[in-house]
Amino acid sequence: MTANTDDSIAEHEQELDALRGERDGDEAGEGTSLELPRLSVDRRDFMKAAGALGAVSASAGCLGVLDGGDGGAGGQGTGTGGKGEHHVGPGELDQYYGILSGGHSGEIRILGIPSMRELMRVPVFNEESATGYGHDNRTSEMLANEGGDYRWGDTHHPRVSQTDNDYDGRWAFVNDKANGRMARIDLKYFETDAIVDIPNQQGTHGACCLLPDTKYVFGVGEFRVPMQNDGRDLDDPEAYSSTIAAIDPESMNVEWEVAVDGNMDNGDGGKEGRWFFTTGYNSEHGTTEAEMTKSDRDWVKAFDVPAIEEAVEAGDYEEINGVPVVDGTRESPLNQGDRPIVKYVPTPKSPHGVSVTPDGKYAIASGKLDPTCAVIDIEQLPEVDDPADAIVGRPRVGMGPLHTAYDGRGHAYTTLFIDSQVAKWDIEAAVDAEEGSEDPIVEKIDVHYNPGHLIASESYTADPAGDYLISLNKLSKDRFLNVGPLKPENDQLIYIGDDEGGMELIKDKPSFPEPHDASIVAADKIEPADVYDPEDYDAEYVDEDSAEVERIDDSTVHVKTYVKRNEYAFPEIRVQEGDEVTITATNVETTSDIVHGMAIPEYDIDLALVPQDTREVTFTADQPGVYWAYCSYFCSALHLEMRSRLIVEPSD
Ligand code: CUK
Ligand code: CUA
Repeated sequence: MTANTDDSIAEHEQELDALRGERDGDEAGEGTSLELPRLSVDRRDFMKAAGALGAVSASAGCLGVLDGGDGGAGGQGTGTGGKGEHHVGPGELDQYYGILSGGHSGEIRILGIPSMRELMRVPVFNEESATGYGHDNRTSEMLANEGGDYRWGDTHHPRVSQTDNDYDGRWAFVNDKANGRMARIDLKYFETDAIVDIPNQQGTHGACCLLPDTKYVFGVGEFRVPMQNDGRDLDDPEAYSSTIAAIDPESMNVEWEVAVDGNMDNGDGGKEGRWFFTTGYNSEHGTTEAEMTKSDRDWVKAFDVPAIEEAVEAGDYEEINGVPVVDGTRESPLNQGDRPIVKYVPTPKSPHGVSVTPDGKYAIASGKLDPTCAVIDIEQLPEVDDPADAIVGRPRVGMGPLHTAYDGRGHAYTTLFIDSQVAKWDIEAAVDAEEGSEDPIVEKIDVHYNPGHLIASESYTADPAGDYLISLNKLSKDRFLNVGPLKPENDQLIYIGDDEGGMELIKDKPSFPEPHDASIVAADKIEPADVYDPEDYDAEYVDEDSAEVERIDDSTVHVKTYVKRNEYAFPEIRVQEGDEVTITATNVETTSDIVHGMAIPEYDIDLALVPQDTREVTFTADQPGVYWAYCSYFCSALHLEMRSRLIVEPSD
């Protein structure tokens, strides 16, 4: 970071400390008056009024020290509501699914919006014991084989598949920044059903679909490495590369990659199937921070997808680790003619987020170390000789711009990491204004604190809903009860549906580390199943008729059991010490929400079975003794009695 950036962070910290001091002094009973942008009141009067009304909408955009964010509906963001019309009462359903990444927890979280209630967690790159993910044969083999056998991942960018530029509810995709992977989540079951370990990528960061119809899912490789990373070129960073990978969403096969200059960061696809954009840093090809930030220019790279496909067709690639890799560096012959496969659009220092406007006209890259956003005119891209000429707007949005979302009414919303604000600005006004002008800024709202991504409802489609926006704030500091040195992060819900009234902060939601990005999808565009469909998997369905304990040979036993309230097929299962035992278990319940588990202490067995699901687990019975299999989901009044006894007889 530049000295300049460090200074503004220090200044920001001082301001926060001063605010905290003011608040703490007040709590000690000094009755300090707080100056709020829209009202100035004595804190005790304010609290009284707030308590009586139960809603504090006038404090939107305020310093935030008074507002628990829940409008009196339940304390620190853990209740069911929002404010007033945004309140979702007990038993009421939300308008939207929020699909949030869980960062290095490796999972995806499903929120209801606007309540911000966390509805479910979907394990992706992590093993998870409540759902048995990574504990049964099917999922543990997926993690070990296609998944590359890592124990964790770092999910950043969940993107939902689209047809005709609108959510089709089939899949969500998410990257693994840690181990260079992409995963697919089947939205029928909200379950991870495929993972690909992307060759030639260390750190798959950006993730995005090529629209309008999700032809590819792109994984944007961040770290530059030798393309044959086997000990050669260790000390020759010029020979390193980063790539984007085009993944077929059905097969999850990597179809091709393009190697480029510089590190890449985030990515987003145009709406018409031609362009894919990535931000990046380190045009210098350095390996230290100082080297990486020397130049004051980096690039937005615009990938011309049909031109790349032509090159692949024509055999213009090198196959590296099983993948056709097309040379997209600046020196590549494929970038010299009339139709370069990658256009390098120079932008100020290290742009971070990039997103295409709903109308498909512009790609907007956020400056990160520069206080502006670059508005790139997509139609002009093929026309201009100098790609820099495609930049048609450079509004000065504030310090530390990271990501930009849209409301479909011509506004962009950009997070300002250093200023701890969200800036709302007018896109066409930015195109008309002078470079570096603040005139296009419509409004700013304080968030708490240091936002990374923000996401508006259906912002990644051609037709955003324009009502809600979530600011995913990295720091919560004083916003929640202290739980020790590791503070929750703070996901704040902001209402953006009223251009005249302005942005309104509705709710704080504490989050476990650490959400990066989200997709917000109208509830009726996803149709999850209520129970499993046995047609959807290969495992044998076991019912009353087919349940058996079958000895296959001297050392192999296959236990096939149904599972239902309140029994397993066998009260007792006998095997010999040293046997390899496979248990196939089917939950034969057809009633929604009746889940059973099958846990066997000491053998590390943990199956979770939703209705009509079958899971298998294989283990070696190497410890003689008595082991109670028990049900881990509280399924009925006789749940505790739901047992089976595994008896392992000593071998001699
Ligand atoms: S990145 Cu985390 S704040 Cu991975 Cu999209 Cu910008
Ligand atoms: Cu079955 Cu508890």
